[in-house]
Parts: sequence; structure tokens; C-alpha cells
Amino acid sequence: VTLRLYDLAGAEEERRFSPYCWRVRMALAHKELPVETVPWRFTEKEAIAASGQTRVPVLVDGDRWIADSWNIACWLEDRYPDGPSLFGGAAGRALSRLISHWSDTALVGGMFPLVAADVWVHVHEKDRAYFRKSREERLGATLEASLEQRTSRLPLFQRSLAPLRATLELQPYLGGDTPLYADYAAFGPFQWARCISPLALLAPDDPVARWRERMLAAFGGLARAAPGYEP
Ligand SMILES: N[C@@H](CCC(=O)N[C@@H](CS)C(=O)NCC(=O)O)C(=O)O
Repeated sequence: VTLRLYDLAGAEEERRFSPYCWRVRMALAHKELPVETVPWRFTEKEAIAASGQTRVPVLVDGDRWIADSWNIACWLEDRYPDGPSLFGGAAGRALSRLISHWSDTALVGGMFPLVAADVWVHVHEKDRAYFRKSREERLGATLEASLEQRTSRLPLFQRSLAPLRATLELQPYLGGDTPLYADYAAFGPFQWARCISPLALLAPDDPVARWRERMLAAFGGLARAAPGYEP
């Protein structure tokens, strides 16, 4: 069975920029599972209707359609137990759930106002009106206004990374000596930003930046090879 992943794409088909889809790309590589990705745009709701919801990532495994990055990670762990573990056991799975939720709120939520205007530059023409309307509602501001505020907001975002930074000062990965799903859950948002924004989110000597380098190099440079900005 070939696994199929609906993966958010921009105007250029190769620009894949969803933080949640990147978690799944990394998890699949960790599990050593080949995947066929299908470029998907925000407004192509019919293509994923079989998943019973409207967002990506959506993984198709045989006749099963699985939505949501966390559900997909659990599916891969349970359905393919022979591959390397994504959680390192039941306790690791439970703790990874916290990391995933923290990443959704602190990382995606913290980065969103910083990079939203840059996302708009890269979304497909047919998605632009939908993206602007839905995201300006979420921002409570125009995309242009969010861009003006971002220099003043960046230090606050960097300070919010304190727990991640303190951990990565002492160990190379959230998983310890080797990466686990928790690393992919936290890395997804950084890869999202990298794929669509020239903004330098991190100082180069930040331990978080050094961990990001390791994640970009993982699996033969899978994430590094994706169209994006430096680093
Ligand atoms: N909780 C979901 C979130 C998925 C999500 O928000 N995906 C975005 C792309 S980054 C999406 O498909 N948005 C569609 C839309 O805004 O209409 C997960 O972890 O997979």
C-alpha cells in the first residue's frame, strides 16, 4: 500500500509550508515509510472531503483517511509498530501530547502574527481572498498592519522559547540523544516559517537555532531540501 499525504502547497507546487504537514513528513521519514505527497490548496475542500473535515494534513492509508497531525502520528505508531518508535512508549506518547499542544499555541500562535503577511505572498492565487479574510479575522488586524508590528513583537516571541531553549542547552533533542515525535511537533512551525518567510526568528547562537540545524539535516536533509529561505 502506498501512503498518500495531502500536503499544503503554495503558488509553486513544490513550496510545502504547513507546520502540521511537516510534522507528518518528518514522522513518516522517522518510521522509514515512503509517501506520495499530493499538493493541496486551502480552497480544495472537496479533495479531502472523505476525511470528514476541511484541513490538512490528511493521510490516506489503504481505505482509511486520517486527519490531524496528532492522530496521524498515533496511527503510524500503532499501525507500523516494527519501525522506529515515534514516542518511545506509552509515557512518551502522553508527554508528546503536551509538546504538540504547546507547539500549536506557543509556536504556531507566536509565529503567526510574525509571518502571516509572508504566507500571503506565497499562497496560490485562487486561495488569496480566502486566506486574507480568514487570517485577518484571526489576527484582528490587516496583514499589512501585522507586518508593521513584527519587529517589536520578535523579542517577546524569542523569550517565549525559554523552556525549549533551557532543554536544548542540556540535550541535543527533546527525545534525548535522538529525535522523537516531540521534536517533529516542535520543529514543524520553524519549518513553516522557513518555507515562507525571510524573517530571522532566531539568533544563530541560540541553542534552539542549533537544534533547528540538526532537524534540517535529519533524514538526508529532507527539510533543508524544501524550497524556503535561509537558514
Ligand atoms: N490540528 C490540526 C491543524 C491542521 C491545520 O490547521 N491545517 C491548516 C494548514 S496549516 C489548514 O488545512 N487550514 C485550512 C483552512 O484554513 O481552511 C493538525 O494538527 O493537523
